[in-house]
Amino acid sequence: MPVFGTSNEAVKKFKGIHLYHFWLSSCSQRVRIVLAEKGLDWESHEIDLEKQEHATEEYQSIHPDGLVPAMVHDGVVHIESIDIIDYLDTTYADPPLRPTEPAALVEMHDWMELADDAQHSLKLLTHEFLFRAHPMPQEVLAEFVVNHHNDELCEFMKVFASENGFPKDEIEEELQIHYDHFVTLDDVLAESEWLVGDQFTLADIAWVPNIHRLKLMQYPLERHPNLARWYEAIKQRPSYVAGLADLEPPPAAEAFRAYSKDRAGRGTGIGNYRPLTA
Ligand SMILES: N[C@@H](CCC(=O)N[C@@H](CS)C(=O)NCC(=O)O)C(=O)O
Repeated sequence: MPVFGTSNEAVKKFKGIHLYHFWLSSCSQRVRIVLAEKGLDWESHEIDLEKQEHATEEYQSIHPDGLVPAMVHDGVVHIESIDIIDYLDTTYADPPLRPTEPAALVEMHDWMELADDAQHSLKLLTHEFLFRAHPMPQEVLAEFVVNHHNDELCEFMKVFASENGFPKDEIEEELQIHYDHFVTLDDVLAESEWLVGDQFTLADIAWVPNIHRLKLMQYPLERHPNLARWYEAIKQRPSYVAGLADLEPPPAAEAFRAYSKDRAGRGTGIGNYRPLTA
């Protein structure tokens, strides 16, 4: 659903690009990186997920699922990060972030779809390996489920806030999914500089926030040397710095690192998991 017919009269009057986003949101990071690649001006509307700002009626009148990001362009609301970055690249063609050759274009869209499919898995791993240090208090959860209309998100939060958290087999399943994706990415990057040949495209931008997120969890990326080389190259791009790294508060990154290292020390870190197919 790339375009949402909002009932919010205020946003319908917006001119230019307005982005509702959160610094840590991988889906927001994708959009910000594309905006930076294109050198576009945009107005920031931060939706602090930690403060449950996505559960307000106001925000849910802008994004029907109460998720970030939502982009408003000249009064029209766009949702779904993959669709937003595709829209930005077709609307602002310079510099192009897509190949011209039809088969390569299909490949790029396949990669983007796969990154989108990995979202649920990334979310669960993030909550388990980064947020579990501070589980959601029951009174915050109770208010959240009353205010937020996204049933799937509310169910997810209930499990996260429960005493036992996510079942071990589910965590392992999601880790395996990520491991398998990383192996696929690594194989392709053994043969080419970027995911679609020698051009940096939306495919690379769709995936880089996921890799960054697992690095925050202290995932041993050296298991996938080509993917590690690709990630280091993207980190040098000004768009990565402006769209992702610069917005990451150093104390939060440090707290994530400390928690992940502590878990690793207790043998329950992300790197302690042994993938079945390794
Ligand atoms: N497929 C959607 C997924 C949007 C989504 O799940 N956003 C996350 C952040 S990346 C969110 O808003 N989560 C709310 C929460 O975790 O409470 C997209 O790509 O835009």
